[in-house]
Amino acid sequence: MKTVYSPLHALQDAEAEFIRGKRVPSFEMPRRAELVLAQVKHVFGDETIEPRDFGTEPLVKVHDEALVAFLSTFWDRWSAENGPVDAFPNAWPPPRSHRLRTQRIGAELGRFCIDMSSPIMEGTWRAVSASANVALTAQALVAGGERAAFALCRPPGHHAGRDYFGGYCFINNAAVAAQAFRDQGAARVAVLDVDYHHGNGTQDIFYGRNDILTVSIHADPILEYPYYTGYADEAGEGDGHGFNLNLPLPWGTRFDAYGEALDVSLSRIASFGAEALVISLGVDTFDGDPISKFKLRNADFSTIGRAIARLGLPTVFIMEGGYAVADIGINVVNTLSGFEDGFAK
Ligand code: SP5
Ligand code: ZN
Repeated sequence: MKTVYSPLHALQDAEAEFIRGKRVPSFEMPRRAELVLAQVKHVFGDETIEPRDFGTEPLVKVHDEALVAFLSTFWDRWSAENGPVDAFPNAWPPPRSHRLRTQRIGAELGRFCIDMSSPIMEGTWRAVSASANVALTAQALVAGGERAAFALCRPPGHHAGRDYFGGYCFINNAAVAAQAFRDQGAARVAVLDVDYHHGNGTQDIFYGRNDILTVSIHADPILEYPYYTGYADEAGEGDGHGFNLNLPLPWGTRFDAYGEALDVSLSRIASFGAEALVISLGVDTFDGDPISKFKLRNADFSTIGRAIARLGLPTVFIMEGGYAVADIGINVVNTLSGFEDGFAK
């Protein structure tokens, strides 16, 4: 499988995030992408593809222009005022606030950023826009006739909503790729999110639409980030009712139960009549993941890839989470290889 990769991801290199009141080293680090790349090269060969630059037009089709403008201009304003220090919000607009715009850059930050795991630094926008370009370049390969492609995106994207960012995510790469398939003429596109965490951003972006089906298998948000969304009764609204499917699973889930949820997801995608598929590929469902509590094994990821291939759809894999760095490459490439095995049959 062809892989699209940009070294610019390393410009997002957060020193810290905040978990349960503690400042801890960020789990989302450049090494993640480097180890995935090493395993990709080991299994698929040395050649990777550099992204083309698609500009901001495809981004503002799924995000508010205000978010894109904020992310692309924030650092200059922030660093002029505060110096070169990673930016975390320290205030958020309370519900029912009347005025979201103020004169202070820190207040603007709280308006767009939902948590304290996603600092903005000098290189953030360059890394984030490269990540979106990686997704769009992989989508273009598939639109051009490849049966599948792997977008080795970093930073990840599935927690970024229409007008907000967080959860290590800034621009929703999977949503950008799905929208690109629509704009190029696919009538129906499905996004299947297998990251351990609910794909709240992707759900948010497509919640009112029936042309892009969103399905997410994830840890029950009653116990896990992103906490406020991801419940089974969130089915979409208006025209989109029936076109969002959430499959929350309990802590400790092993492949027996996970595989059943995967079968439900794939049946729904098949009955929807998707013409193209985007996979939000998080491998933080792995047994050894340091922030997660599912129990998938290395070989289970091959099974997931083979199962996805049964749909027989043009497929773009978009890298999302996965923090067990020693195994991240194996789990990602097992999924991709499993897909290729399945597709060959
Ligand atoms: C893309 C992605 O996977 N984002 C995940 C963001 C999760 N951020 C919140 C992490 C909360 C971790 N709580 C468990 C503590 C483990 N000691
Ligand atoms: Zn995750």
